[in-house]
Amino acid sequence: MTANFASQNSKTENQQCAGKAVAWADFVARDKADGHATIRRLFPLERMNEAIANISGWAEEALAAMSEEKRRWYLDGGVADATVLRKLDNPHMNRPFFTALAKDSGLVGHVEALIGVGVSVYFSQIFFKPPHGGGPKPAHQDNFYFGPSDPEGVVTAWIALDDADEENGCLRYARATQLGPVLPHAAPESRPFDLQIDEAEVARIEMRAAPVPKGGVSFHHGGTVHRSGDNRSNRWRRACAFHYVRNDVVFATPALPYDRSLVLQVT
Ligand SMILES: O=C(O)CCC(=O)C(=O)O
Repeated sequence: MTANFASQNSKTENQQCAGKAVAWADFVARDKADGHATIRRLFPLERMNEAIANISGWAEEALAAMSEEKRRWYLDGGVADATVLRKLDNPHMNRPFFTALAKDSGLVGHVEALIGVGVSVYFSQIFFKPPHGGGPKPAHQDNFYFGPSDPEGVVTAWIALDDADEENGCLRYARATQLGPVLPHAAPESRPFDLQIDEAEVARIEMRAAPVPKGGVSFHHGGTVHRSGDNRSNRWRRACAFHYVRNDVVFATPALPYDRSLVLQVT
């Protein structure tokens, strides 16, 4: 669902007053939701500018220290004339600014309204998607990666650090796929961590663009099929994704080895 800020906010506030979580199934029943919800304005632009300054410094440090092997995974191969990062992992553990952002009460209020009260960040990512060629992210379901003990207990909060639209590669979602199974994923031999749904399967699923203005947040269920396109613009499309998990849930069958020391209990 792409709710407008006012209606989404008042629903969330109502649910918080009632002390009850909004189930994703209720989103679907009530609002013809499709496993995602966008809050168009959550953070002030100044805070997003601070976030960008922070990750720019981090990117410089990380690039200077990065081994050749890691460069193969973290550099954006789509940008021909510059050495730029595609992503960095776990800002919630590595950068105090992002630890604070993950604990922001406005953000966490929405997360708890979706998956229940008492949550932790298990994993987080900065996506840089640089101008002129920042590469796509293939279609996947987060719950394939995470293998949670309760599929309803995981939500990703994807924070737009820049305006994200179709031209610079915003997320695209497949409606209501969180109600179906977690599909098989496989990784290309050259990119063993890039688990993805077979393109022939994806071609059968309609994927709709979900533009988010800078400072807005797109939430998606762990079972929602999503992808992002390449950046065909001369603008950045930076984003921070926090993967929140309800505290009674664990990654029972993760597809990749998971390090539990990364868990940040938020509430
Ligand atoms: O930002 C992107 O391009 C991909 C984000 C994503 O897959 C996620 O947050 O789960």
